[in-house]
This record gives sequence, structure tokens and C-alpha cells, in this order.
Amino acid sequence: VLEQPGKYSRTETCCRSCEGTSLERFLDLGYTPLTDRLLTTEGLSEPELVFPLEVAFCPDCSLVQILETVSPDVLFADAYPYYSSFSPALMEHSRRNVLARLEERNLGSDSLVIELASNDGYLLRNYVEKGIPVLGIDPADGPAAAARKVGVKTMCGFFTEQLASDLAEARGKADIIHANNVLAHVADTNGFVAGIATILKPTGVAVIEMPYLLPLIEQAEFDTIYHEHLCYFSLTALDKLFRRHGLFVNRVEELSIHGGSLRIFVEQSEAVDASVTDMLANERAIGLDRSEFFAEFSARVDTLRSELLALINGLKAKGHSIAAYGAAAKGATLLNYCGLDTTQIDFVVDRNVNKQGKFMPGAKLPILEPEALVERQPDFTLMLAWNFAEEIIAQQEQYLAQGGRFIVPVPEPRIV
Ligand code: JHZ
Ligand code: ZN
Repeated sequence: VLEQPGKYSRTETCCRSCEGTSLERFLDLGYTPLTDRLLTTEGLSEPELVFPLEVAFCPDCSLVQILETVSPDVLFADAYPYYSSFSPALMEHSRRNVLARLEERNLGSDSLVIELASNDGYLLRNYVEKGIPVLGIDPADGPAAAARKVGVKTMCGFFTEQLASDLAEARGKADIIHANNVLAHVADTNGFVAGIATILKPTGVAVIEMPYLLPLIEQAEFDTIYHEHLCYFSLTALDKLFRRHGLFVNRVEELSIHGGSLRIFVEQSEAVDASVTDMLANERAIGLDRSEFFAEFSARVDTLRSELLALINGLKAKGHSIAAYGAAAKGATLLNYCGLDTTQIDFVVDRNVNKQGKFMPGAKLPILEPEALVERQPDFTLMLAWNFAEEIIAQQEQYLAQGGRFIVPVPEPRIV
């Protein structure tokens, strides 16, 4: 491995949101490779870049964040393998999101819907179908090209405050902005939110989704921590961040997607409803805004690792074969932190054709197509994409009928 922090990354000393300088570290996942940098056959023999992965709490604004910022060009631009459209559950989730927005808002051919991190057009295509003008913005060229193919107008680039004001001038402001699983990914957190304020109509709404900090901690979803995710949001931290830019989180919904997420509705004028005041009160009541809340987490994650290793090594000792399902970004964190590799796990399967034929970072597991589970019939399969476990297990009737079993690693390792 190549430890080169400094060259492709920097270590933060101030909070990404409030710039406070009292960050309190509560978890260290060790030097970790970049989860979405899948290896090619040639790359296998080259040294891999690894970066520190430490998590901290800001006592000034309650934001949980990692300390290392890896250059976005290294993280997202080159051969980014994540395509949203490979999950039917996510497609359905996004379609429902759009249908609900169409119910609430009077949109037509003179409206504009913008999505930040529009990926392969998985969401905006639903507006296109209804004849509503859209603009997707995404830095990854592969997914952006796929979006254009399905008729979603897409700009390839990073969304910044500057781009927002250029676009507002050239194209006008947005009636709706979608930004799903991207706020945590941007290094200039305040610039991104300022950009939203710039490009949102006075009557517009920004509908933003992100994984929620509470289930991350409660369900020990530590593997969702990786360098792409710079921030881990509570509503308390979000409320402070948006208010700083004259925006108001007026409504919030809890979603089950990605292990538990928030969908916030952000507007230019203040009209906070009970969903927000209730959740803020709950976060205060349980202590999500205090560092003591996180004190036990490191030990919990450590225990999970010991239990998973005991389970897997026990199965290996009995002569069982083990594979994995899902070359997910979170899978790379889990494998790396637990020290699992081809010694225990023979291969990983994934439906995403852009991942097949490559290798997981760090663990170097070869990525095969899902059919390999039935063809090779490993005795056990570690579910790395546990957030889609239900949908995946339903697809694997034959593997199960032939005696295969799944291991789900979180919240505690178990055979299902
Ligand atoms: P999945 C991604 O993380 C990317 P990942 C990103 N870092 C992010 O922020 C989060 O989402 C929110 C495959 N699969 O989507 C597809 C099947 O093979 O949970 C994926 O490779 N068959 C931007 O990568 C992987 O599993 C299936 O039936 O951790 C799931 O990864 C299904 C449903 C999925 O996110
Ligand atoms: Zn802060």
C-alpha cells in the first residue's frame, strides 16, 4: 500500500460546517483504500493508495465528520463505477419521490427541476416522462453519458456556488432541486449550500436526502463510513448549516433507504412544521447533539468485527466456502476494517456490469456476475449490500434452495 496523505488529501482541523476548532475524535477505522476505486487486473500488482479514516464530532454545531478530505478528482471523476439504476428498489423509491413532488407542486413545461449528482438519470427521467424541463449536474462522466442516453439533459461537472450563479443567470432558477446522497460528499459544504440558495426560486423547494446519523450509530452501520462520505448528518447539524445560508429546513421525513435516511425539504422562507421541531427535540432528548452519545461506538464496532471474524473463521475451520454479495462502497470499508480478503472469501458478485471483471479495493476480491452464486454454490455468502438484503435474497431462490446461506454483518453478524 501507498500511504500518501498530503499528496491527494488534506487533514482537516476545523469543522466542515461551522469552522469550530474543537473537533472530538471518536472512531478510527485505520488506513483505508478508496472504496469506489475498483482495481483492474493490471492494477492488482500496483501499490494501492490508502488514507486515514477517522471520525469526529463537532461540539459547536453537532456535525459528525471524517477528518481526511481526499481530492474529489481522485474520488469521483475517473471511472466512477456507481450507477444508481442497478437497484429496482432505489428506482421505485425515486419514482415515488417525483410523483409526490408532482402532487404538491404545480409544475409544467415552463418549470425547471435541477438535480445535483444526477448520476445516470435514475430520478430525473421521471420528470422527463411528464414533459417537465430538467437539468442534471454530475461530475462522473460515465453515469452522465448514461443519463443523456435516456433523455436526461446532463452537465458534467461539480456543483459550486459559481456554477449556481452562472446557471441562475443563463437558465433561470429552479422550482425544485433534488440532491440525494451528495451533501455528505462535497468538500465545500458551505459553498454547496450557498449554491442551493443561489439557484432556488423564492417559492422553490430543495428536496435533499442523506443517510441519517441516528441509525448509523444505533444499528452499527460503521461500514457506511468511507472517504466519499465526509459528513454524517443529524437534523440538528443540518438545521444549523442551512440557516447559516438563509435557508430553512421546514419539513423532514425518515426513509428506510440506505440503512435509514432523512429527506429534508428546504425553502427560502421559514415555515418549520412539527416533523422538524419533533425530531430536533428527540435528538436533544437522546443526546445526539452531545459527544457522550458517541463514546461507546468505537467499542461497539470493535465487538462487531470480533464477532464477524469469529463467525467467518469458524465456518472456514469447518471447511465451508464463503463468497460475498455486493461490491458496494460500504463493502470495502467492512472488508478492510475486518481484515477480510481472499484468504476467507473467494469472490464477490454484483449486478453492476461496470464493476464485474474488476476487483474490490484492499481485499482484492474478484467481482463476478450474480449467476456465479448458483454456478459455484459457495456454502455461505456475506451480504455486503445489507441495505438491499431483502430484495437480493428474494432474487436468490435457487442458491438458497441448493443449500446456500447468507451472512448479514450489521447490526450484529448473523446467518439468516
Ligand atoms: P449500494 C452508494 O454506496 C454510492 P454503496 C455512494 N457512495 C453513496 O453515497 C451511497 O450509495 C448512498 C449491487 N446490487 O447501492 C449494486 C446487486 O448486485 O448499497 C451495488 O454495487 N444486486 C454514492 O456502493 C451494490 O450491490 C441487487 O439486487 O455502498 C449496492 O451498493 C442490488 C439491489 C444491488 O451502495
Ligand atoms: Zn461545527
